[in-house]
Amino acid sequence: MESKKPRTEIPTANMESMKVCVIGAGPSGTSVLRAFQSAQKKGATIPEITCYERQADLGGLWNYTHRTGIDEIGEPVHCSMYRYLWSNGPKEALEFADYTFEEHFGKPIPSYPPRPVLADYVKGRIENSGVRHWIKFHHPVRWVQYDDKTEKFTVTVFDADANEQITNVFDYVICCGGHFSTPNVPTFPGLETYSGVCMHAHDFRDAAQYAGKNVMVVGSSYSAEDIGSQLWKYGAKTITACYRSNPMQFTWPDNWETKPLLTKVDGKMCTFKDGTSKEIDVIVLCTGYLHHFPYLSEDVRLKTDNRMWPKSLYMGIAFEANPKMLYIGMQDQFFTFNMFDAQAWWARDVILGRITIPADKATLIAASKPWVEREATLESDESLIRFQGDYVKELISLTDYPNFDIDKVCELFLEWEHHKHTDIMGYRNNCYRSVMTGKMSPVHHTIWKEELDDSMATYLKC
Ligand code: FAD
Ligand code: NA7
Repeated sequence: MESKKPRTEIPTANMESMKVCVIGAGPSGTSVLRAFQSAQKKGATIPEITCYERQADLGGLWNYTHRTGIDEIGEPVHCSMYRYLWSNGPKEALEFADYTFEEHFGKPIPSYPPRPVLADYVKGRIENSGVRHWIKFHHPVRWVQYDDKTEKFTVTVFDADANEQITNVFDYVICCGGHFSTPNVPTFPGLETYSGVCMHAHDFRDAAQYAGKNVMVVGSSYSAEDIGSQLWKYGAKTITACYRSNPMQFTWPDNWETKPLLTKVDGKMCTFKDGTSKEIDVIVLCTGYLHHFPYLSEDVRLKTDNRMWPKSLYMGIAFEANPKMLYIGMQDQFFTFNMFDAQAWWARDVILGRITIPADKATLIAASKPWVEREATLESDESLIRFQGDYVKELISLTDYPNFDIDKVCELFLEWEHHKHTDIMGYRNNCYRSVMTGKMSPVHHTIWKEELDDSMATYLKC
């Protein structure tokens, strides 16, 4: 075990009157709830925690809905996931160190679970922790304002079921609202009169609807790769992937074609930067997402693009201009669930007074400098993975989050990358060893391209 920081906790009396607002009950928000519950279980006095979640259930993006556009309470639909989505990385790389897959499912399970299985895992930890009652569902946060005089936040929330706007005051706000939900939607000349179907990845739901069609994905990152692969699996006639900067470096099936960026649309005819054209029935804009927090006042609102070291966050978490405003999960992500845990434990310890944030802004900014400089040098996937691994390692060394072999997780990611480059439509058939339990995962009963049923019942029949 690495050495942990000495503790000087905030006196119990002060802690009891302290209030913490958590925005969002996705994987990041639930990591925060678990972090506080874990401290409480070990005897610490914790503040009053209120988690506002605009959806009807916890799980964040992992909650699937058929809806697009506006949800049942008039809020923007949060879900960017689609039917048949399977984990795009090995579950062994995201496993919680304090709640293993084996503990949740009662047996080892294969390495690339479909969405419902991962949703169940995230939800299960919270149900078993007994802190679901800290979450107020159907409560979209409408406005967060910090008052310099009182040094507190006023949070305005809409209680959709009661049809009432409410306001509460908090000492800390932890934003866990996610950043893969507000689509970045470019346009292209002629798209207004396109006679096919055009949507952003955020609104893509069911690949089977496009069987027999000529489909195009715009973009060359995870969404383009995975939505294109889904479309291929569920019978699209052809897939065309067009890119802005670099093409995806995989060996694609025969009916998959790569083009430079779309320049013009005329009817269904799409023309690309190299002058070639192709008739396309369906365009999916896999062009990423915006960090979009319209409910946060300017002085506490994070403004960043999707990157490994988001701008203006001390330790990637505390807002430099006001460190009582904390953010979890704002990074571009290789590490996910266990990184959110590492961040949540750190944020919790700041609030419990176990970790002290330097008082002056210059020191906070200086602390990020080595990370910012290193980020600028990152080119290979390996360097990105190791960067994030080192970040998680540093966080974990500062709290009592259970230590785990992060270098091994980095090796796992490298193996995953290798498997993708060997066989992009077959990488999900591989198995990996859990860093937490030491056990090898079993082989799934059906290979990914032939498994059309993504239900939990079918997946767990191993
Ligand atoms: P989210 O999951 O987005 O949760 C944020 C929560 O905040 C939501 O519940 C939302 O309703 C709530 N919220 C937002 N605004 C408000 C508000 N104003 N008031 C109240 N509540 C609010 N990661 C992996 O590890 N493996 C994968 O295979 C994988 N696949 C992905 C596929 C897609 C298509 C996408 C988009 C992402 C994928 N990810 C994957 C990454 C994903 O970001 C994380 O797994 C994880 O969901 C992030 O958790 P989060 O809690 O930070 O954000
Ligand atoms: P990413 O990883 O942010 O990638 C966005 C992609 O969209 C990337 O290839 C961009 O090209 C491309 N892009 C962005 N704007 C444009 C415009 N205007 N024109 C053309 N192409 C553009 O988002 P993803 O949705 O793929 O992945 C997000 C998460 O979802 C991820 O964590 C996964 O787990 C699932 P660039 O390379 O910058 O030129």
